[in-house]
Amino acid sequence: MYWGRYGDLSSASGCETTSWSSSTAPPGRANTRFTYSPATFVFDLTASIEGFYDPNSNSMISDTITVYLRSSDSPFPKIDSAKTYLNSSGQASFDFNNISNNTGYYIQIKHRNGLETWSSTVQSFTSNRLGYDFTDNSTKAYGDNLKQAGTKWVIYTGDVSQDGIIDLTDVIDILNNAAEFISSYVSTDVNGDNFTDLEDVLLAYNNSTCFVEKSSP
Ligand SMILES: [Ca+2]
Ligand SMILES: [Ca+2]
Repeated sequence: MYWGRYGDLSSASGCETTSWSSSTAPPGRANTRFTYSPATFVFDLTASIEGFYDPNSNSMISDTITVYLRSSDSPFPKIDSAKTYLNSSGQASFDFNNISNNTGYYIQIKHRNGLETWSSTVQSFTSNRLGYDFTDNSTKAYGDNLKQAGTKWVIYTGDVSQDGIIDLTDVIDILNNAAEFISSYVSTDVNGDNFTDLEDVLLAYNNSTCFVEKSSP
């Protein structure tokens, strides 16, 4: 959907004052000049990442997260994506430009070592705005695929390889970096303290023993 304004090319002053909102130029206006700018849609996300979240302080280490909006129809192609920081309260606002109001989209979340997580149902923007909270109930995620942490629900961590399953491959990747005392922003840092060590190994190991894997439509 585009918002714009059109006018006659013969007019030195430019545009008429008529505004329009359409995916195409208004009928009969093929020979006119128009400008447009994509409308911005704002998505307000609430989510927490297991290893990064501390239930005692009810806060998390801020980190980047990517949201994909996906079609409601199989095979659920990606329609738009945005990446930003999730703050210490687990909140972030994402801007999208290539979507429409009143259209259902699955919300898919990706994080450097978080398990890929989808909304349980499709969600629609109204008046260019949508909010969704993954922390207040396990049913918010497709397949109830969230882990309880205190009174909240968090996204599983430890999928270092980002293949949708937390298993020994991930644990070994973390072990290898831990053996080399890697201290930087890497996917094997499962608790966000910039060190890869045994704490990270344990987080992934515990999930691997429970055969944690992604759940999606
Ligand atoms: Ca994996
Ligand atoms: Ca760490």
